[in-house]
Amino acid sequence: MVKTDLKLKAQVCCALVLFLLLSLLPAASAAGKPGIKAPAGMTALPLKLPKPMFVGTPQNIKGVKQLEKPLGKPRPPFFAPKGVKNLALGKKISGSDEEPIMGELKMITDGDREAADGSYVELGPFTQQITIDLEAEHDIYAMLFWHYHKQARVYFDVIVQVSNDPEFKKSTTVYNNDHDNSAEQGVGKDNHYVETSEGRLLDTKGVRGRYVRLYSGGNNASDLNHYIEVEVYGK
Ligand SMILES: [Ca+2]
Ligand SMILES: [Ca+2]
Repeated sequence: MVKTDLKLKAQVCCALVLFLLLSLLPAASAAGKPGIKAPAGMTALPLKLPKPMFVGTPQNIKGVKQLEKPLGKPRPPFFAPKGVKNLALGKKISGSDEEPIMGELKMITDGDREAADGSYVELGPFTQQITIDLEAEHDIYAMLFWHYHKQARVYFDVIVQVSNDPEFKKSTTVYNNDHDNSAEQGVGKDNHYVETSEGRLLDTKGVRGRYVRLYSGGNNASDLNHYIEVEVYGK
């Protein structure tokens, strides 16, 4: 009698565990995989990622405060209103260093996202900015950019602003990890992060503007600044 009871209990237990697992599975896979349903009127950004140049968690970054932990898995899809596209592609760029050490500013919007030599622009040391002219005011839902991803690096004073004024006298800051205001754009609270082939994706929540400005102030390996590509998704 006792034996049968135990067996029955074990069976019920197994069924319960199985039921729980099955009910959890769809939620778990939906969170991180493409193919999950977009909300009405929205679509996943059709991001094209470059070849990764390193894998795993980088160990060579030390002493960087407020450094974001890598996700450890591919980034989930980003949903934006249908019709959104990369408005920055082929657009004109100006900046604080118009004669880069390596490459040309126009390479930042040429659609090449690869990490190899010849695909990145090297700007001078310390605080530098680049400004992209989208040629008209747009609703901007996301930005994706790569400073460098040939090796794991952290860039400092990453500040991203959107404005309708080419002088940026009035602007909206959508990212700022300059915690000590050394770039003099205000103290930021956003995280430091490690550059990877996935790039940095910002949710810009439909901010309106014509010009996009990105600051940086060197990186953990040198005082120099780099860009591979900047994409601005809007309509
Ligand atoms: Ca490029
Ligand atoms: Ca700083």
